[in-house]
Amino acid sequence: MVKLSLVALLTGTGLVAALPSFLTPLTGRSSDGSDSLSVDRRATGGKVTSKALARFDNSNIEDGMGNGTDWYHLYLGNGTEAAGWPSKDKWVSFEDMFNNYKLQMYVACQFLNWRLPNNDIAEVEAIYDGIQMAADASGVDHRLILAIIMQESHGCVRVNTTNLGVRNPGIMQNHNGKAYCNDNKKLTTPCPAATIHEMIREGTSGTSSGDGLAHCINLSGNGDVSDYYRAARIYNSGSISKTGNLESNIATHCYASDVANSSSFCHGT
Ligand SMILES: *[C@@H]1O[C@H](CO)[C@@H](O)[C@H](O)[C@H]1NC(C)=O
Ligand SMILES: *[C@@H]1O[C@H](CO)[C@@H](O)[C@H](O)[C@H]1NC(C)=O
Ligand SMILES: *[C@@H]1O[C@H](CO)[C@@H](O)[C@H](O)[C@H]1NC(C)=O
Ligand SMILES: *[C@@H]1O[C@H](CO)[C@@H](O)[C@H](O)[C@H]1NC(C)=O
Ligand SMILES: CC(=O)N[C@H]1CO[C@H](CO)[C@@H](O)[C@@H]1O
Repeated sequence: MVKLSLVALLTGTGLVAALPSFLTPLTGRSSDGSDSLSVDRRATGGKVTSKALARFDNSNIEDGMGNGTDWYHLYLGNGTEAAGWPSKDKWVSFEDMFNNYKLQMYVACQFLNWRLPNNDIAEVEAIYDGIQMAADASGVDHRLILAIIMQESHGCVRVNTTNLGVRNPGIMQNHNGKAYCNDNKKLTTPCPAATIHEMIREGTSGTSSGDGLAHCINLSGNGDVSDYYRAARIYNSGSISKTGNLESNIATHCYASDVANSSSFCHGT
């Protein structure tokens, strides 16, 4: 497991660009019930079934087009390359993506919720390790997991367990999972590494009451890169709009496109 050095932590990039995004509310998870794809909600240990998409070895962290960019592009449409979404070889590398997000992770809690203690170094290391373990176990590319973490909690391990009909604990705000370090102001500080790993495992491989990212990729079922973008949308809202357009019919329409352009959050279009 990689240790993040203090120097590396302090030289992470993206803070200035990142700060305004804290002013935007977290997406949370919602259900827009009129939509078409319904989600089977009973599985743990989920794995990506498409051979074209499954990636059970995520040890290469220099796996993308370099450093990414803070330039923001809102992708529209159904998530396919035909609709202009990036092919996987255009994704940023995990190493650069993690480094670029690191400073946000260190200040996420204070911005998320006034006075919540920020992540410490061990907690950020546990996020890194948890992503790598969950990725290898599920076949979900580590970059998608990281993007979802940043979307759901900005990486704050003490994000509240929310409940808008479904209980969503932990940094992936997963479906009624067991691991959390904040249950309506009952804080666990520091948040144990094993708990952080479990939060990520539950969000990626599912819980006994809800799907993880692996199931969402399977459910999308196109067998191409659009499954990642569609999975992000399914994970957040439980469905895809009948139009197939990932931006339609949801308050947080930027969600799926953020994963494709992973150095930035939605800046509110
Ligand atoms: C893939 O996801 C589908 C849809 O949720 C699920 O039925 C199936 O069990 C999953 N397969 C594996 C191997 O996890
Ligand atoms: C990545 O880009 C940022 C600016 O966005 C820059 O500060 C940083 O040095 C770059 N890192 C690498 C490894 O090129
Ligand atoms: C997705 O959208 C593109 C461009 O609009 C279209 O050519 C393609 O057929 C659509 N694919 C699916 C699977 O709907
Ligand atoms: C935490 O979430 C619960 C359930 O949604 C909510 O009732 C409570 O107000 C939240 N607490 C804080 C401090 O945000
Ligand atoms: C990090 C990342 O993927 N950035 C991309 C965002 O979208 C623009 C336009 O397609 C690309 O140029 C960036 O590389």
